Amino acid sequence: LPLFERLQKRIIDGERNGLEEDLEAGMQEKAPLQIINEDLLGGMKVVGDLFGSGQMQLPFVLQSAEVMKAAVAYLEPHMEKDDSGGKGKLLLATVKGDVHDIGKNLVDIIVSNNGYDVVNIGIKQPINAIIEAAEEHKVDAIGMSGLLVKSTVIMKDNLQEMNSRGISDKYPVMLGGAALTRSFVEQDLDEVYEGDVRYAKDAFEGLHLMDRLMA
Ligand code: B1M
Repeated sequence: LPLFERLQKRIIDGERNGLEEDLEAGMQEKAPLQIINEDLLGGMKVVGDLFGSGQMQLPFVLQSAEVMKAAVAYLEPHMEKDDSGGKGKLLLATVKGDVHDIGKNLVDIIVSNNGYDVVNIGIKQPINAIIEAAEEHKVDAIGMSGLLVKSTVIMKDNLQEMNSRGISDKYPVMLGGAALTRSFVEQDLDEVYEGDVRYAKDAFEGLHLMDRLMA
């Protein structure tokens, strides 16, 4: 197989052997972020489709996710960056009950490589932990990720909790993850949240939202 097809197939097959060599060769032709966007994410999409249609079992999905994470970790130090920080601070968490973190961690990489400080508190984070960390680190915005349909309900509850604690004016919220839609966030959830709530389709839109917020 040609190099970039092989890289994509590595994600689909969860095949790590030789991954670094292929990534190294790939970087001779493309920027690391381009490899992630054009090749690796396509592989994860196939995995999602195979899993969703019952053609792939969970342990194999996990292997694919691990190869994806290893690939991103390998590429990350090679990315162009302005990691000076100081443009603003974003808290990132995957919401309660949800373990998916590849997308959230991509947001972390893109946003922190573009001059922001990111406090990434990980997966399965209840709203209490999110608010505590936001207060402790004095962040400018809160980002929540979730890929399960039930996470969209949790996000709504979280926004309501922030309203009732009287902190919605203080924290603009950015939501992302495959189960969300723009209209759900920017119409339905916008009616719920007393502060500003926005949808980010991908990590770059997350960065643009931060740029707009901090302008
Ligand atoms: Co899960 N899983 N999974 N899974 N998994 C999905 C989400 C699913 C759609 C698969 C499917 O059925 N086709 C399905 C959800 C169905 C639903 O809710 N309706 C599903 C399921 C069912 C499950 C389990 C329940 C399976 C089970 O146990 N029976 C279980 C859930 C466990 C739990 O959370 N409690 C489970 C577990 C897992 C693994 C552990 C095996 C693994 C996760 C590993 C990990 O993340 N560390 C996994 C994976 C890999 C997937 C799929 C295949 C791929 C997800 C992914 O990483 N995509 C996924 C299929 C799919 O999404 N279509 C699936 C790549 C990633 C870069 O995309 O996260 O969407 P994504 O991020 C994007 C944007 O959404 C956005 O930016 C990124 C791109 O730049 N974005 C943000 C994301 N977060 C953002 C936050 C922002 C801004 C942008 O600001 C804050």
